[in-house]
Amino acid sequence: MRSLIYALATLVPLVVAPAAAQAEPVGEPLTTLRMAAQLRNIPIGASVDENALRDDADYAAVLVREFSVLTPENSMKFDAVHARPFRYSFDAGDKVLAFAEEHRMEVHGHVLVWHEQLPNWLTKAQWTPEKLRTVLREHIYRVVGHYRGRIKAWDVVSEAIDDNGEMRKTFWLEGLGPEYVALAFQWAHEADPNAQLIYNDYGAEGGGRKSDAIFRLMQDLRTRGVPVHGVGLQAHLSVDEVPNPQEVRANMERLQALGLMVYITEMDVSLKLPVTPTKLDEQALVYRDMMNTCLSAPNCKGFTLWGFTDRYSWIPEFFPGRGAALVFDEQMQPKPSYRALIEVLAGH
Ligand code: 9MR
Repeated sequence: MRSLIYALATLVPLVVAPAAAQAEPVGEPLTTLRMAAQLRNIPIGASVDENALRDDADYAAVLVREFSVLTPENSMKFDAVHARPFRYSFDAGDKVLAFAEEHRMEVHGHVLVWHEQLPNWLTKAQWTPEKLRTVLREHIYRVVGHYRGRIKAWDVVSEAIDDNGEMRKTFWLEGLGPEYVALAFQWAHEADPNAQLIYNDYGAEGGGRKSDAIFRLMQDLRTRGVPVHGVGLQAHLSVDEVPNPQEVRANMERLQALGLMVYITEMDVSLKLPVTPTKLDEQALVYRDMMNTCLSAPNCKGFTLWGFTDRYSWIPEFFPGRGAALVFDEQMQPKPSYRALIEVLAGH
């Protein structure tokens, strides 16, 4: 760690060390992702596993040091806050928000309308379209209302488009028809007129059928005056399949032409285990390119990782044999991808 810190200190003289520290170096970082990102005016975020936040002191310390935005990984999802009809529980989400506020961080709300992590009372019942509309409207009003004024940006709808560019066949589409997307944005806006409202999806960072379909959906919503303000590019990437940075940049530009912000909302870059130095260097390039692209796009307003340490990540469970997708390793040591992000932020 120390050698990294001093390498960074020579490379990135962002913070002037006091004379005493120069005379006798100590182990405090002279720059961090959070400091470097602040100088570039780009919020830098990580998703938060609320159990790790409670139980792992290293985890909390690195979060505070390195990030300025937190996305609750699971604690604001439908099944977490609304596990029973008409009963809401905001305890877990409130804890993340309190932690963030204590450390002068923002919270990115995640997620109001998604097809996963829905409770059985909702998905196993028979609903008329009218009744289901009432349920979803009340859910959005209650959740956004609870955090009104304290959460400035919400993922309102996630993953409504499938990999072929069609509307994804979900519980929401079946119950409400395609209009559920516009309705969700309208209700979220009514619940907090100042919140930035985001459509969030994966596999649509660059060009292609899915990204084109999302663009058309956004175009339609904007033309109709539906209050959508940004697109979240999740950026769940793999070292073996990387989007072309020029295409990502072009996608950001066409969304800007619709008056939309873009956010990198869930970035990780998985690799096939075992880890090797070469794979870590390849991974660092993917992070570097994405940060560079975001910094070069005037409408790219945030850069969030899905986790930050390989100690806690969804990848090994969902893709056995893959992992090591984040910028700190399991020992909480920075990886080449961490250094790459700092270098890009410092203009190197
Ligand atoms: O990281 C989340 C994991 O802990 C959950 O088990 C999983 C449930 O499907 O959701 C993961 O987060 C997802 C996010 O909410 C939406 N985009 C894809 C993310 C990775 O699956």
